[in-house]
Amino acid sequence: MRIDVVTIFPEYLAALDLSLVGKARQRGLLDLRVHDLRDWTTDRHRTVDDTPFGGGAGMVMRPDVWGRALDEVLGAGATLILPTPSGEVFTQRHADELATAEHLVFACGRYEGIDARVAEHYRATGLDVRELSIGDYVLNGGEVAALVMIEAVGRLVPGMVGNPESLVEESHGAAGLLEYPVYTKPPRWQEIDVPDLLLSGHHARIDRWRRDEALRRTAGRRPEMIAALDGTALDKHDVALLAELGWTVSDDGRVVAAPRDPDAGTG
Ligand code: J9N
Repeated sequence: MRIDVVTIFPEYLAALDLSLVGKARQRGLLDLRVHDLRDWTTDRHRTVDDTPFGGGAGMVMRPDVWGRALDEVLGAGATLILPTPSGEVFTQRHADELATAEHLVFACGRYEGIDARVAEHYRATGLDVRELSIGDYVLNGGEVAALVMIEAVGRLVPGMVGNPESLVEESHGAAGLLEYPVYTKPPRWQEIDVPDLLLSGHHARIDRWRRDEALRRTAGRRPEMIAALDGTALDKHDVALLAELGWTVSDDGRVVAAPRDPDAGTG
């Protein structure tokens, strides 16, 4: 896979020399290049931005500078990714899809943004242009968002993960649920014991316990993920546990929050 990153802060991407991404580069699985946007400026001050038409705070990045940079870096069939807090939210689905791409180009802008004609123009050329957000919070620039997406995509590129079993387990783990809690040695630490069952060797009971814990965690932390479950894919033990947690499966297989009992815990 080829990845190009265009930024006014190339040093910010130094982290990509480390870890899995760094190893994949050393092994020739990933051709990653970082470019300084200012190399495509034409004025003495190497200007990349200007004041917004229509007024308002901050500066907007100039389309002409970005256009010269991207015309040189983009090839036919590349996917252009514009990190922006106004984008679609980047999820594992995007990572899985982008991991099959031949060439990704990240255009890292500052918070106030890149002139909107850049995305419009490259879409009109027929390129796949993605405006993506890594979450609902504001960064100063797209560099950290690009790092996040490159790591999420990079670890899916065949040959890049040290232990390929971990990827397999991930993809067919308890689909649509958070992970269960994990433990290792020592069995007692800070007066906290590892749950006895995990030391018992009863594999079927361990699997059931882990699924219960995943369901409990998900219900507590990410109730919208419980509501998105396919109720027809749940076994009777799942349904019973979810009932304890305040969820019911409707006749058409949707999982819905049960009305709270106002007298619960009284009497
Ligand atoms: N999710 C997200 C992306 C961003 C930025 S700021 C400038 C580019 C991208 N902030 N938050």
